[in-house]
Amino acid sequence: MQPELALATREQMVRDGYCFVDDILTEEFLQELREESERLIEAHVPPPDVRYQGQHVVAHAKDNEVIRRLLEWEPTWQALEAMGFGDFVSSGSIIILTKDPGEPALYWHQDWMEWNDPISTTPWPQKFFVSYYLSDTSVENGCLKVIPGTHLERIPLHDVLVPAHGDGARYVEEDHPIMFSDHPDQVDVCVRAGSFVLGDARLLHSARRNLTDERRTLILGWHQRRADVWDKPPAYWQGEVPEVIANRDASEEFAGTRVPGEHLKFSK
Ligand SMILES: O=C(O)CCC(=O)C(=O)O
Ligand SMILES: [Fe+2]
Repeated sequence: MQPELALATREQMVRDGYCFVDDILTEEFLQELREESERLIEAHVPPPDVRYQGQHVVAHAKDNEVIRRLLEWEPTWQALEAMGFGDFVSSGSIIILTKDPGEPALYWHQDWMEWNDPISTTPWPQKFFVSYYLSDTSVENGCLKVIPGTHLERIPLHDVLVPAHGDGARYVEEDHPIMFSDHPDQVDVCVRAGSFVLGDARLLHSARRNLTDERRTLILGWHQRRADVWDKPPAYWQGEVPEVIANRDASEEFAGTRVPGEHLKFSK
């Protein structure tokens, strides 16, 4: 990855909370991932409560050679390193998320679970998903939707959402007027198969309904900064470090919550 592109992509990630990098997977490996993901979900009967996420199948690198190769894929690590995200580590597993023909949209949500912790205010990413869509994505087949900047700034939508996934959103009605709403600032993230998409865990995102007659498959892995640098600014960071982070007591334990509290503020 060219240094100029790496820098611009990182700047977008820091500012907007998402970005993508093209041409990461080879056509050959993509094909292998399509076959392996089909094999892994074949025997799986998705419970009705994950219908907005489609199939939701976890696979671990330690048990699966193809997934291990994906999580160790050199071009991904080179791109992350070039962008300054070389201090991130993978969780060691991925989630296969499908959207079959006609399946509903995914509700607005964010995936950060540490909102009680002042670390939630880092102006740089601490945790992101690395998503590989196995087909090109479009508005028609269920592409990702994001609201740029919502990883750092509260918007009115934050305060009216049902908390994500098992905490409530899985059980909302398909015509929920807020969870599936359009937002004036939303962006459709349409990418080519073989790219990766990064999304800050704090970012508000959702996915469109699949109106085509082909399955849309996504392999999503979580990455977060290494424990030994977790509470330190990354090497590329030249801006200010918020006081709540500089003064954070690393020994304090915070109860996990998906609901943003005092650490997510409206813009000044
Ligand atoms: O289906 C997608 O495009 C996004 C999935 C997602 O954000 C999630 O399952 O948390
Ligand atoms: Fe998500």
